[in-house]
Amino acid sequence: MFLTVLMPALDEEKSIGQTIKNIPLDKLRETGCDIEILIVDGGSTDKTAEIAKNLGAKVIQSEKGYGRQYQLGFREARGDIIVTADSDNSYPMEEIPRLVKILESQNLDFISTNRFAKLDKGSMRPLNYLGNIVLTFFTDFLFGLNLKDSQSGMWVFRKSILDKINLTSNGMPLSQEIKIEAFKKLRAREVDSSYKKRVGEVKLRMFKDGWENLKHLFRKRIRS
Ligand SMILES: Nc1nc2c(ncn2[C@@H]2O[C@H](COP(=O)(O)OP(=O)(O)OP(=O)(O)O)[C@@H](O)[C@H]2O)c(=O)[nH]1
Ligand SMILES: [Mg+2]
Repeated sequence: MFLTVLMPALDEEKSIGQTIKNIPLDKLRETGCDIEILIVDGGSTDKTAEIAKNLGAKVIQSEKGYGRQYQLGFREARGDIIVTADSDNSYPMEEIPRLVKILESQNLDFISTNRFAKLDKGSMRPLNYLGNIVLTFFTDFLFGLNLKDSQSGMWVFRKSILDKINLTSNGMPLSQEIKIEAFKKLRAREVDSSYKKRVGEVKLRMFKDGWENLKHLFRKRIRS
């Protein structure tokens, strides 16, 4: 099995090193996995790319934009299975082996993680928390889903599904878009997981990104 750990990064020099070091490479290799760490850099002006390369990651440059960076990363990833996360040390890298095992043993196409199952104190600011609840409510309501966390950035999926789903978003809505597509069209499951306080500066523009995500949900519903 070939696994790509794929992360977008924008000026994450304070956190990207620890994030990469937390990937349990030895444990994954013991289970017969080959691993590639792929960072899609959206034009960082700090040492993000240098730090990632020194830790053995492959770094590719992209135009800025969470969705744009992911779409490039999906094309470049060589793994049969792709695991995603932020490069801010907030997602539990130690859970990758367990999540891959669930994907395989339950013969799933796509897993999204539910951070609310074990949210560390202070990991999500109150307004972000509220925004998440509202966006998840509308995601479920408009698309007939039962997600608990529509904005989680940690997914585990087979690369082959990318031919079967339609991704158009260049920005933050990509996170909800990939879930809506996967849960509507494929064998997908949400698995309880955890979330820690990020290291380094927040990149999310809460009101602007929240509003964009909400508009994206209604537009997608009208068009589909
Ligand atoms: N928001 C944002 N993040 C980007 C962009 N390009 C790359 N990223 C990376 O995408 C990830 C998500 O951004 P975050 O600021 O962590 O957003 P978030 O996880 O929703 O918010 P936090 O809970 O504050 O971490 C991080 O690893 C960023 O470095 C971009 O244009 N906007
Ligand atoms: Mg983050």
